Amino acid sequence: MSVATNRPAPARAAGFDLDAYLARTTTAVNRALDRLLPKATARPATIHKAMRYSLFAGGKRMRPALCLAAAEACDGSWGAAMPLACAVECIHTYSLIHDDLPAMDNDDFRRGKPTNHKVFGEGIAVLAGDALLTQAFEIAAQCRAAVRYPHGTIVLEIARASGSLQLVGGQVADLEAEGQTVSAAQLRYIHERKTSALLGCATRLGGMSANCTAAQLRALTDFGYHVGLAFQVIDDILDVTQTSAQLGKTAGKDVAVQKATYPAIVGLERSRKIAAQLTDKAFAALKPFRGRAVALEALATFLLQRDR
Ligand code: GRG
Repeated sequence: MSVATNRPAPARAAGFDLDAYLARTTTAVNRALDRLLPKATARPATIHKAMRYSLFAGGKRMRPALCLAAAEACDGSWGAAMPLACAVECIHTYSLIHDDLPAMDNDDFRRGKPTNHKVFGEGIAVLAGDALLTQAFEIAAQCRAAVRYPHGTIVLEIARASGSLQLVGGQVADLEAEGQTVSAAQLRYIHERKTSALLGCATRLGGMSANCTAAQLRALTDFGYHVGLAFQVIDDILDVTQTSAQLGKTAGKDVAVQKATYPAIVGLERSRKIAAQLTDKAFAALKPFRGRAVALEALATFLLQRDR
């Protein structure tokens, strides 16, 4: 049973060995990232060490796993999806490095280690984030494009999810909401952009790498959107219920800086219900796959029940 909810896994996902699946996706993603990034010794070595420090600091690799699982659901291959899975992880890691900076959340601890700016200094941390964002586009631009989704479509997808209307916009709204009274609708606006946009992008890119149909892409969009929202609600819950050691980052930070969160607005119990309802909607979105999206189902269950 999970820390955040008391819900059992759905029947199909329950028979799926997610631990083994995540071990395989994580190993494959780490190998690909190592291959796709400049070596730590490439000049100037400091920036490449800093990029690799945060990228290989022990993240859960959930976005790449969602991308690979979405490709599988559309009968695609890990090989075709892998560059896009890596591109999304580079963007995610950049956002964490920048989010931890003193000018943003000012955190000392991330993925169980000192934050990038604590190790390399603020200037290099800003540049490591910039370089990872740029690296994502370099990787995506070299992927094997599918017939329905040329490189322009892939690059547009990543740019839109990361830009001022989504990821960056969500961060701006989040910063501006600190210490303010925020409605549930405003909070959803923030979560949609700050978190759901990139998870949705990961699932959509997985589908695109498999040359998915328009109907499959709609289903993956719907799934990613709801899983992404549930992910952030659970993240809000864990910030209150877990310790820093369990999370690998500073716990209790949201309350300390009066951040708008679901537990702050509707309380823990209601937040758990909302996360479960969002996950149910994510499961419902997978209906068109008629049982062939088992890995996505298992991942949605895991994300709802995770404890870090
Ligand atoms: C552009 C500066 C800038 C920031 C972008 C996304 C973002 C805005 C900031 C990151 C901070 C944050 C809390 C985002 C919400 C998404 C989230 C819950 C991230 C943590 O994801 P996990 O749990 O992390 O998957 P790991 O370390 O496991 O990869």
